[in-house]
Amino acid sequence: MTDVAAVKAALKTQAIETPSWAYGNSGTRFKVFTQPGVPRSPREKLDDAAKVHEFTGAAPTVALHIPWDRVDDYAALARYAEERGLRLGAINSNTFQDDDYRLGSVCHPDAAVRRKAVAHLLECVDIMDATGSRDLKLWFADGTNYPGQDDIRARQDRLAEALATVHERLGDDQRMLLEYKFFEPAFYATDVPDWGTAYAHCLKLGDKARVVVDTGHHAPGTNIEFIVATLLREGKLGGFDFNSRFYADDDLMVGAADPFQLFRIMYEVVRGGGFTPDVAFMLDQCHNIEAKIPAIIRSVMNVQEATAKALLVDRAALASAQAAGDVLAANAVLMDAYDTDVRPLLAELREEQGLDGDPVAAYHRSGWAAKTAGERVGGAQAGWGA
Ligand code: LRH
Ligand code: MN
Ligand code: MN
Repeated sequence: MTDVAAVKAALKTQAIETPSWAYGNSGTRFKVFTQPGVPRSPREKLDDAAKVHEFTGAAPTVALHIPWDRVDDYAALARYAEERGLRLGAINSNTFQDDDYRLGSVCHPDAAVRRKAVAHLLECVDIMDATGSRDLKLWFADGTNYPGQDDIRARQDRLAEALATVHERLGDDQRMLLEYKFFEPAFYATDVPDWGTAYAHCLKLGDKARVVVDTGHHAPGTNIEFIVATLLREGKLGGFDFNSRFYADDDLMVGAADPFQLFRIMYEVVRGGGFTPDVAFMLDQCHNIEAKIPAIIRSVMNVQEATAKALLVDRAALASAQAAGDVLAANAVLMDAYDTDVRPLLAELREEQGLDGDPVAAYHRSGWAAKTAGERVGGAQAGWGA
């Protein structure tokens, strides 16, 4: 038997970070579809994020991406967020959109380009100081397209050197989260292609370096929950970039393509003691054809639903079935939790918090979409696409 009150209490502590870029116009390399009412500035992105938090009560922080969210005064931006009941979350660096980075950034063969990339990463830490952000999220587009193009080992050495410089600069309460991705934009060899490479670097760097698991960054069929279990066991799981994929790095709404996978991941988080603020639950998504704010609300709800199911797993029953070697009983315990309709429990929980049980409906009733469509002309692009 699981204690439903304890499950609810745990769910009330869950915070899901939304990414500033999810609020802007986005698309593929074929077309960016613009939408009415899309934010024109980082402040307007925060206004939208405040709506997601207002209706879910579960999205109190917003990740920034530099330079997409470049402002003159980051402390002022942090105050603006606070006035709306938000805090600024992870700072995401960008070492992939300058011409200089054609052959890479921190792994580039030219030391001058590497210095430029490291200077950007250090600037991101300065921004964290101003915003009060804990995490620096690093994703490198570095890699090679052709065998022989560059020395794979030398590139690892350059990466290690850059990461060490950044790690050294971090304050006592700051962390760096290293993201891996198995391909794209490089197609022959990616410099941080998998959790093992990210883990090896983080292990050498020290305690402030952790691995971040972007759920869209794996080959089809990869057992992501195994990676999660392993990283948690080693104390090296920094957090998640949640999204879902049918093919590759699709950045679709988390829990849309494979809610069962999301449940399995969340179960390993709960099982491994990762349901703490040490593990950041972040979204890394873009909403190309669907309305953005309701899609982000939906995504937050999808994470909550998967978490609720993971918390509902009868772990005592599971452990005894496992100890008895009862394969079918053990599987049934897990499936019982997954098959539970947790929507009434979550609606009840929201009502206990003074929220509407149905955040998407409440958002639609709020009139925010019509208001912003009338007021905002010429919404900003998220940073992706043509
Ligand atoms: C590229 C990527 C990565 C980063 C984000 C900013 O793959 O999606 O996941 O976190 O851009
Ligand atoms: Mn990501
Ligand atoms: Mn990605």
